[in-house]
Amino acid sequence: MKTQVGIVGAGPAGLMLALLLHREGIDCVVLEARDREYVEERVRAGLLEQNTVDLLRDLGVAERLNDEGLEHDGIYLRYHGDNHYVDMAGLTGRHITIYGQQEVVKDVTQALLDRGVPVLFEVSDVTLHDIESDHPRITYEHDGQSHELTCDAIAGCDGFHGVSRPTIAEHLTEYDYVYEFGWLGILAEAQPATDELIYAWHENGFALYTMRSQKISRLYLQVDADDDIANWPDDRIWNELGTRLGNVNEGPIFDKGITPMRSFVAEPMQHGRLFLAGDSAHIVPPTGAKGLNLAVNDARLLAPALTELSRDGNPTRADGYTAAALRRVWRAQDFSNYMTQMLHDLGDGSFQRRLQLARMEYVALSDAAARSLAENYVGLPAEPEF
Ligand code: FAS
Ligand code: PHB
Repeated sequence: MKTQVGIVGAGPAGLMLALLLHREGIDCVVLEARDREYVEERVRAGLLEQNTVDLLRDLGVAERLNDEGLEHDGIYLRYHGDNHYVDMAGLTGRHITIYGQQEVVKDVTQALLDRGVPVLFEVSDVTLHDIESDHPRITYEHDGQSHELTCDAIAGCDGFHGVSRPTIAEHLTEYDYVYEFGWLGILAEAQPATDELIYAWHENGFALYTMRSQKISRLYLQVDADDDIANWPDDRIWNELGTRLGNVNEGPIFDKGITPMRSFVAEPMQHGRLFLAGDSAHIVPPTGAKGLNLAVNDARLLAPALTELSRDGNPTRADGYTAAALRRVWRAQDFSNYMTQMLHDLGDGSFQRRLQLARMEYVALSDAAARSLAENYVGLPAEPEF
């Protein structure tokens, strides 16, 4: 087969890129290893920046988001048993929206199929070829048959464990930092006991109170990176959440797991006609809620670059893709690390713990500090080169 852009991976990066390219009249094919149900049920992020919401609305796929998304004005920073409000809408005029990543994946996948864009699930043995030529190829197995897709460009949107980044590993510089702790996350049928998110600093470690709806709570606990979920029966989880967050509404837990945390960037985000987007090129700790939003931002920058490259043969914007994407990637890396360093027990003693409290107290009393946190959290405005 022949297409203009071959996209590997049907996560937020690959799906948003396909939708943006379709709007430009660029042919593309999305190749996904897992089945549709798995991809649409996979529990991950849940917080959308203003830019991401604006783009979904602009692409005409925000009907459910507008109905079911929870628009928030701010967050609470909690320490010593008190919640301190950061009024992000007041400080920046911009909002965040709580809407599950899997809901975004469902909405965009359906829109692509409705618009006739091929999204192939359950492909295997994806292998990339001739990426230094003007017509790279993707070979893969699907429905028991071998296939070859010739493209003008390939977008590697296959996450951290995909095939794309390893294909160009020798041309990349990798920055990697692994934290010694992870997040135990739960989903519970319980009405959230808070109207907006609570980020809690506690002697026992970090905790986060978030949600998916007025009936579904999402809560996270800092645990050791090598801890086993078997060590955390439901009552122990609720006890510890109550200790760190204060008032918590309990209910049946229907999903729980431990996610490791790292900060990772691969540079450049392209080699030849292979372009990386999303987790295939960068990972942030979830404390800043940037993972999903960075994946969407990469797609927003990559779509016009690949359009001009494939339609007009003009490589200028494609050659500038890495520089443009990395500006926001490193902004998000810095902010996500700042939130992680300020809120988690880093195990480096009482002096550092006392410094963390001083930082949180500064955000609580200084508009300048609060505005800096707020503008990073809601996401700095989208620009053509940023
Ligand atoms: P994705 O990983 O979402 O998608 C890549 C796709 O490529 C997958 O569907 C995969 O099946 C497919 N693929 C992989 N290899 C392939 C191959 N060889 N061939 C074909 N397809 C292939 N962020 C937050 O902000 N908050 C959170 O709470 C949060 N929780 C997370 C929990 C977990 C367990 C993980 C892993 C991430 C979490 N994140 C969170 C970050 C998350 O939101 C990611 O940033 C986001 O999914 C990135 O989107 P993509 O780059 O599209 O990658
Ligand atoms: C979530 O709702 O899953 C969520 C929200 C904010 C974060 C991380 C995760 O910082």
